Amino acid sequence: VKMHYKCRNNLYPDSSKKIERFPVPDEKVPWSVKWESYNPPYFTSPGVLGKPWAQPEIGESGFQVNKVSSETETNDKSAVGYNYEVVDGYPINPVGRTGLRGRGLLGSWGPNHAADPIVTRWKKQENGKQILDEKTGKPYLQFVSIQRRDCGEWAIPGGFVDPEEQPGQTLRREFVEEALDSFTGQENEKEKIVKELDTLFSNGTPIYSGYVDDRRNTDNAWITTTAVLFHDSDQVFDKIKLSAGDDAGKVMWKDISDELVLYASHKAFIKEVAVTLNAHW
Ligand code: RP5
Ligand code: MG
Ligand code: MG
Repeated sequence: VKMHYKCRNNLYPDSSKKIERFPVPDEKVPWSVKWESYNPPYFTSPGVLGKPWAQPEIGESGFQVNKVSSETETNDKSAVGYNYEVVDGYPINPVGRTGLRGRGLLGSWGPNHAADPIVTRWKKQENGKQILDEKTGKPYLQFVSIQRRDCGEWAIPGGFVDPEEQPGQTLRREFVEEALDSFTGQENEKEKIVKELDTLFSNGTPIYSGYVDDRRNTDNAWITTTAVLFHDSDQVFDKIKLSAGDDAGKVMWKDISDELVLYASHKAFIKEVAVTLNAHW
């Protein structure tokens, strides 16, 4: 992700206050382009200030530059999003201007680390045969998609890396919370499912690591993610029922193709998955 669009939405997504971004045209996104009159408003959501999971405002006592454990584990530190400049104490968005200063809805200054588990399976007919696309001749792949409660958009069931957590743990935890409703209603089968998930999540293929074009990003805070593919080749999901939980309103297996409309940069990750597994796109 080298350019951002979704974080230049005019109205910042916080229901507590009506915050408008300073309009930034494409050509003025790069900081290298001089723009004397650029004067974005400053906003950090009241829902973030003073929260135990969030950093204090810059200059307040106790402030420390973000160094969560995931930062040390990222295999591709050179990826966009992890390296950034700090000006007058404020981290600067490495992709460019967003029309808003402060942290908005984000808890950390600079990168806010997330993880996105992409769970896939081949689309099958009732007789178990794969379904091929007529034009491309390639098999249809499906992935577990959730509908976000905050904006109604369909997305990968991802979430932020907790302090003390490694992204590998976040991938599985978020999947269970959002797509399996933390095992609610699966009590009898729970142990079996846990074992099957252990196997599935022990063998991932890295898809993307770096900056996400998320609507919550600001000039001083942004989301980075580690997206990993877990392909269900053992068909364990023939037996596991999906169930939406936490910040997911709905969950379903979605067919993968260029027609998908997804949250943030998720479509780009899914395209990479289709290429990796040589599936229809
Ligand atoms: C996206 O926001 C990331 O790719 C990840 O899917 C998600 C994390 O935020 P929450 O789902 O916790 O709101 O940018
Ligand atoms: Mg979550
Ligand atoms: Mg989430």
